Amino acid sequence: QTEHFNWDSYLRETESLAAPSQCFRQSKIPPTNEFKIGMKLEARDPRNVTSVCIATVIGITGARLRLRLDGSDNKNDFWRLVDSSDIQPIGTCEKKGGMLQPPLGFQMNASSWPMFLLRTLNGAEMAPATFFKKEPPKPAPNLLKIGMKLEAIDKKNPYLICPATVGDVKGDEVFITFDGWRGAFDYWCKYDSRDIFPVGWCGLTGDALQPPGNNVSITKSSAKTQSSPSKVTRRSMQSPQKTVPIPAQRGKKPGRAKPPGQTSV
Ligand code: MLY
Repeated sequence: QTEHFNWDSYLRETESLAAPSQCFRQSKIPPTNEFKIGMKLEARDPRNVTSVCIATVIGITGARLRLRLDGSDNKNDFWRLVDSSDIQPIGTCEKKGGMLQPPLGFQMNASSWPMFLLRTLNGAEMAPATFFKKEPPKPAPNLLKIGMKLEAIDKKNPYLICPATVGDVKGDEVFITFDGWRGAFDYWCKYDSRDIFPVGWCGLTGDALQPPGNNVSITKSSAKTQSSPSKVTRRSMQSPQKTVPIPAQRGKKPGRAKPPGQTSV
């Protein structure tokens, strides 16, 4: 929750800089989220990206929608921004000459898809076209630099947006590290990924920004981005190769050493 975490003081404490908003493929003013729970739309199947499927909005969080594909189970929900190119109004696929597909893992016999489609759309509340916002353009070059702070989706827990640091940059790819967490959640992505946001994004959208974790790890020698190899460093400043992965845990936080000045939540 934002009450527990303040970017201004955090940037001061960590003597770090926020990545400027021009670095991101996000609109400077986040798009308004007008969707309502229960509305239906067309969405690209995240597990089978050539398929366009019917999805239902089952949650609203900031500028994002929690979506579930009709005919799928409740274990494969995904989140999309209201200005994502992965979503569109019902009817768009057909207008373009395409066919709506059953989701990967369609729970019924494939032959029952046409009837399922008719039934799921019958009497459904369809999200109006005006609710879908235009995807912002890609920023021209990759302007992200090692050490810059940002907000990033935890891909292993995609409902979470967390304080993060650019750990490395290679061409158009950036390595996202999660502040106060060991390497297990880190990932490489393109600089124009829709999963990364400028500092302050959650504050603007009303999405809940996670507090940083409170793990520290000992930086091992030969860490290439580390100048003083023996000192205890916040995980976020470490080189990716030198982190000790921890298994993802559910329901409880892993045991951890607390750095001075860090409050646990
Ligand atoms: N309960 C999970 C959540 C981890 C989230 C880590 N993110 C925020 C980087 C766990 O403790 O593993």
